[in-house]
Parts: sequence; C-alpha cells; structure tokens
Amino acid sequence: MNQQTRIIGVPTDYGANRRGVDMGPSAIRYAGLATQLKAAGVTPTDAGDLAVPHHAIRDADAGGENAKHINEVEEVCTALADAVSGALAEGATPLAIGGDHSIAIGSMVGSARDADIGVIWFDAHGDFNTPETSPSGNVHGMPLAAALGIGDFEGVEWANTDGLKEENVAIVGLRDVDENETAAIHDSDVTAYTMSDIDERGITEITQEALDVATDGTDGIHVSLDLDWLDPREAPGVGTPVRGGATYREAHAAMELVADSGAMRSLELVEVNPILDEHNETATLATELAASAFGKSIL
Ligand code: Z70
Ligand code: MN
Ligand code: MN
Ligand code: MN
Repeated sequence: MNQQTRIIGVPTDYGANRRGVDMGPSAIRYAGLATQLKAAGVTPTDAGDLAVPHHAIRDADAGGENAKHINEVEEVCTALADAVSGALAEGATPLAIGGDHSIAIGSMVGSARDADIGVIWFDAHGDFNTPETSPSGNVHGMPLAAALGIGDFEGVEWANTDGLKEENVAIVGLRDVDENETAAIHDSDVTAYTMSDIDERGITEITQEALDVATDGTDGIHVSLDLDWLDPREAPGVGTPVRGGATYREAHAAMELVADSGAMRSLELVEVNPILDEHNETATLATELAASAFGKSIL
C-alpha cells in the first residue's frame, strides 16, 4: 500500500484556557508518530509546524471578550485550511497535530474545500458553544458551531464551510456539556452519542452508526480526536480532564472501525498538553490511535 499522509503541526494554545497545549506537536512527534504511521503501512511526510503568532506577554483574557484571541485563531485556521486542502490536492491524507481544538475549524474548512464531508468528533465536550453562549470565551469549546455557521458564527466566512452539513456530523463520547450547548445540539441536526450510549450499546455499534451518519452522501470524513475523549487514567495530559471517558480498548476499537470504513480523508489529534502529561503517555497514546485509524493491524 502506498498511502501518503502529511503531518501538519499546529502549535497553538490560543483557543484554550490553559497554556502548554502549544507544545503538543513536539510531544506527539517525539512519541514516535512517524514510526507508528509506517507501522500502519502509510508513508508519512512532515510539513513541519505552521507559523503561530507569538505574543511575548499574553493576557489570558485578551482579544474579543466572548471569543478570546479570535483573530489569532482565524490566522492559524486559515493557514491550516490551506495546508489541509493542499495535502489532499497532492493525494496525501492530512494529519493535523495540535494544539487546542480550535484548529478543527481550519481542518474542516480545508477538508471540505473541494468535497462534501462528514465529521466524527470524539470528545468529552460538545464544542458547540458560540461566542454568545460560551461560559468561558475559549474558542476550543466552539469549533463545531463555527464550522456549521451557528449563532454568531453565521456568515463568518473564514470559519464556515459549505461542504459540511449538520446531518453528517456525529459527536461521540459526550460527558461534559454546557446547558446552552445541550439546547443547541438538540436544535441542530447533528447526531450526538454520550458515554451512556457507549455503555448501553457498546463502542462498536456506536462507531458504526457514527460512520453511517458521516459517510451518508459524502465524499469522505474528517476524524477529530480530542484526547480528552479518553478517560484521564489513560490520557492525563489534557487541559480539561473529565472522569468516565473511553478506555484504551474502546478508543482503539473505534479507530480500527474508522480504518475499516476506508472513508477517512483527514485526521486531527488535539488537546495533548505535555505540561500536564505523565512521561508523555498521552502523546504516545495519540500516536498509537493515529496508527489504528490509518489501518495498523495486529496480524
Ligand atoms: C466548555 C467551554 C472545552 C476542552 C473543549 C469546555 C470546552 N464547554 N474544553 N475542549 N478541552 O468552555 O466551552
Ligand atoms: Mn474538544
Ligand atoms: Mn474536549
Ligand atoms: Mn434542525
């Protein structure tokens, strides 16, 4: 097999409340991402890191009261969208490594530039806030609403994408959702699965359904993997750990089903925070899950 994948580092923490997630790309590379991808039978190339604006002194609350650092997020996501669509145009599967989850706006816009896509969003959180509903103002809690043009994000050209419909979005693993987000998710046409759904029906059935949602009438899917989807026992190095997450085996099983579908056109690994990690184990887990998503098999 000669599938090419292009690693795109996105060392930003402008969307998050806790610093340090900007070191994610280094940690994930150091954990052996390229080696893992080769073991999955794909040929990785590394495009290096995108330029992220640097402020020597950063006020945690600076820039846009309801959407902090939105200008920096726009700059980074616009560059990422170009890098993702550029990789696809050259026949490589883009693999964005974050960075906080705000980068997903760029990944989705880029992946959907010349195609109709679906999205599977593995996350403890809904990431469905808008600047008007967000309790924190952190843009990493908003990327799905941004790409879908919900609320304040309606008509925001750099963030919206015509190539993604709510009907083709599946969120998997919810266990920490804000009140306003619950209403917005219900009002939308996205499909959302909580951890209780996984407990009741099993990860295989839920992932298969999510794949059906995301592939229905689309050219392929973007897989967005927030490492806080996993239980903090497996993935302690994240900014917002929430108990009761996916196990190591559930996460691998889900990624293996993604690989079996043959539908993945882009992938991202986000929210790895090396400062909060233990011996780089969350970054290591991210590389292993990427390998499973690209089809690494045991036999
Ligand atoms: C909360 C907010 C969040 C992480 C997303 C949390 C957001 N819903 N945290 N991803 N790690 O502030 O919007
Ligand atoms: Mn997230
Ligand atoms: Mn999350
Ligand atoms: Mn609707």
